Amino acid sequence: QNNRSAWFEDARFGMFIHWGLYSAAEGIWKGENLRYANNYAEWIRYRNRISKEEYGALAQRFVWDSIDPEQWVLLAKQAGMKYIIITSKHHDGVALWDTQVGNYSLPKLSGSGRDVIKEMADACRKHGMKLGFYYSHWIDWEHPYAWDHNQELTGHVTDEQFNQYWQEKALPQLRELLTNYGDIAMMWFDMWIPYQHTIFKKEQLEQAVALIRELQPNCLINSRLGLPTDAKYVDFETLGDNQFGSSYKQHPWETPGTIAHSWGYNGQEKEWKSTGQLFESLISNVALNGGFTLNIGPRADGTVPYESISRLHDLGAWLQQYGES
Ligand code: JFZ
Repeated sequence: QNNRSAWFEDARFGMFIHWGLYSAAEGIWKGENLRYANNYAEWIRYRNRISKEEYGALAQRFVWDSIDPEQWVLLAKQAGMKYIIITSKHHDGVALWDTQVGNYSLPKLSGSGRDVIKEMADACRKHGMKLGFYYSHWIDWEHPYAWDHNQELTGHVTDEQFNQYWQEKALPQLRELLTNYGDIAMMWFDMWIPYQHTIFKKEQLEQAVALIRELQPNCLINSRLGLPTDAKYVDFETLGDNQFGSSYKQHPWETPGTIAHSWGYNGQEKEWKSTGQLFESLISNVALNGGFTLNIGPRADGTVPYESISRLHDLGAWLQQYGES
């Protein structure tokens, strides 16, 4: 461990926010859902083989008058959470911020000119909340040379092509995120197998680490970057989704979990976890020296489903009474 991660080891409880164009699809496409095995609402573009253009048009469904990231920050605060991780770019490849790398961003596609990442950064600073960015570095269904899981959308991608995606999109976007939004508490990458089994070369992932260490020396990096869990590269371990610790670990770790089944908003969500289940996840992780990052999926109008709000309020009330601060 190093000093960098001391706050994280105390934090224990944070908020994950999955929000993007998929939120506007609400888990259903032209009356059809669950076409393929993966039924996460945020995978809808892949699942329903939606074209880049048609998917981009979902940006028109955002209701900007009611979108207010400060409300998400206040909700996290009330729940006793100490950090927020938001999907700056999920697998769909859409940047939530006003990126200069390409045109596939929420501000440009919606014509709103609103940079929600900037608004989040401001609101977090105002309320003393740590801010981290989820960035899908491996899967990106927008760039023709990125990884699309089964290579069904893009076809075969060579090492050279993948490197082109890495150099012209991923690294420049990471640079923007680490330059334009003040202090970033962590970068949360999402690849669930070690890099040796992927298209990545070790050097490419090391370039990301070097960039982060150069631009934001205090920024934490999670283990889903894909490099070995070595203090040189990785500041905390991310376990499998909704998996809980089974043994005490000395190094910092967390489990990402959803309140529901999908991470992104699904209008037909049926699997809400009970407040009791969520408590158990939090407490069992903390008891094993870990943390819990609990996800909400706001709608395209910025509102958070009542099921999530009520559970977060219950957790917050309990922590207020029995927690350590
Ligand atoms: C990934 C994403 O595909 C998903 O949309 C969401 O963002 C989630 C937080 O992360 O899904 C995963 C990643 C890792 C595992 C399972 C689903 N895993 O390690 O078991």
